[in-house]
Order: sequence, then C-alpha cells, then structure tokens
Amino acid sequence: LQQGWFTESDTWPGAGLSLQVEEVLHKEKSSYQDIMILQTKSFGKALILDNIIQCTEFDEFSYQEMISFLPLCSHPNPERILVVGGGDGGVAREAVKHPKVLSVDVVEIDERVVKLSEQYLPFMACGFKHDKVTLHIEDGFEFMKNNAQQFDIIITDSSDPVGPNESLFQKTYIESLKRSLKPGGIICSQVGSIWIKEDQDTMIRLSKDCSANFKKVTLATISIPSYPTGNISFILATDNELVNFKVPAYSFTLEEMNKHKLKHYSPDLHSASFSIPRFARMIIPHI
Ligand code: AAT
Repeated sequence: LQQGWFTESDTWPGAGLSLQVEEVLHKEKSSYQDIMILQTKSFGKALILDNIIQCTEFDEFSYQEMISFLPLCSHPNPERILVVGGGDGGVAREAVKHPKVLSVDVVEIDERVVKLSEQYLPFMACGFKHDKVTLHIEDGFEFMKNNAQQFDIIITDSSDPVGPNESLFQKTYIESLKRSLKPGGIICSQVGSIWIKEDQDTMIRLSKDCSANFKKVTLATISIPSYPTGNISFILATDNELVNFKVPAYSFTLEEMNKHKLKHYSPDLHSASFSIPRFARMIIPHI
C-alpha cells in the first residue's frame, strides 16, 4: 500500500486500477493465497486475493447478478447449480432467487475466504445461509471428477489464471465441466476483460476449447468499475440447440426484480450483454 492507495497492477499490463484505502481490516497468508480485506474510501469493503480485487461492496452486485442470471435465465429449467469458486457467497445469494432452482453447490478451495467473508462481508456471505445452498471446501477441478452429469448450470466464479486457479483455465477443465453437466446444461465462466490482450488470448483459447466440446458458444460482456478496464466478460456454452442466449428462457417480472432487489440484471440487459463490440468479435473465433 503506497500512500493510502491499493493498486492492482499485475492483471493490466502497463496500467493499474487503484482504490483509496481508509483501513486495512485484515491481512493474512492462507494455505492458498494472500488475503486482504480493505475498507476503501468510495467502494466500501473490498476483498483482495494475491493483490487482485475480487469484489467490492459498491459494485459486486453487477458481477454476481450477471454471472448468475445470464446462464440461469438462458436455461428452461435450471434446477441444479454448481458454483466453482465463489467463496464470498455472492453467487449463491443470487442463484437461489431464480424460482426453478432446487440446489446450489458451492465448491471453494480456500476456507479462509469463506470465514473472512462471513466476518467482514456478511452482505455476500448471507448466500451460504440459504437451505438450498451447500458449501464444499475442495478444489473445483477435483470435485467435478466425482460428479458426472449432475448439474444444469456450472458457474466458474474463479479468480484470474494465476495461483491456485490456474487449472480452471485449461482444456481438461472444459472437458470436465462438460462431463459434470446434465444433458442440455449450460456453463458460464469469468474470462477477464475484452480490453486486455492477455485476457483476449484466454478468450481465444477457451472459445476454441468450448466449441470443440459444445454446440453453442458465446461471449457476454458487462460493465463493472472495480475490475481492470471496468469490464468483465463471460464465456457461456451449451449443447442444447434450443437455447438462444440472447433471448431469456425465463424473464423476471418487474415485481420479482423488485422483490429480489436486483440492481443490475434485467431481461433487457440480458439480451444486450451478448452484443459485443466488433473488435472483440473479430479477434475471438467461434462466438
Ligand atoms: N465473487 C468473487 C469473485 C471471484 S472469487 C474467486 C474465488 O475462487 C476465490 O475465493 C478463490 O479462493 C476461489 N478459487 C480459486 N481457485 C479455485 C479452485 N481451483 N477451486 C475452487 N475455488 C477456487 C473472482 C474474481 C474475479 C477477478 C477478476 N479480475
């Protein structure tokens, strides 16, 4: 921390994303990564892993709602949900809002992320309290080896391809996602920003691996100020030819959106998220 600012510099070569810090609430080295909880000046509390911002109180809803409802609302009957990563509880909190969901399994590798989220980020960790949610402390990759054809939706809410989650960006991971899906299931993985060359390379590679395994592959992109470049994108894929990602299979009514306090996702923005800039479409094949 230099002069009261935290800068994430590893993920955006030649540039950096900085947050002004009021207090370092917690700092430790877990068995998997360096963990920090910061009280920031204008983004509320922030969870930092290995010097990468995972979420901030101010804008986490954008990421958590979109990574959850883009796949869930694209599926006609999303009953069984798996979240790989997601130790803050935010995706679990969102997924249970979908009326068809029967169970949400969250597989987080680092128990300390869960414990610290419960302590400092209860507005997200509340996701773990729901009866439909089961938490497993395990490597997501290992978990899937023992769970073939179990899930309608698998959301990879993982950190960037450095540290413990490197395996989550490999071809064998995509193959194991496919094995763990029920017929017609949908996968959705965080793949970084369309503005960053290194992330584009990940997208190019994953879009190839996905199209080798799935009939339909697409990219969605959203706006979020606390990730580098203010953008994060998701790769979604399915074998269900009836799925049209641009047209939600389930549309939340205004009443439901208000009841569930949705602040970012709407059926309208669902469709719009799959309209990506031309440069990205030209670089990334198969989407
Ligand atoms: N919703 C917050 C966003 C995240 S959190 C990513 C989580 O994935 C972390 O808690 C991390 O401990 C966990 N994780 C990493 N590797 C594995 C693994 N192999 N199995 C299970 N969980 C894992 C993502 C932030 C995106 C950042 C964008 N720059």
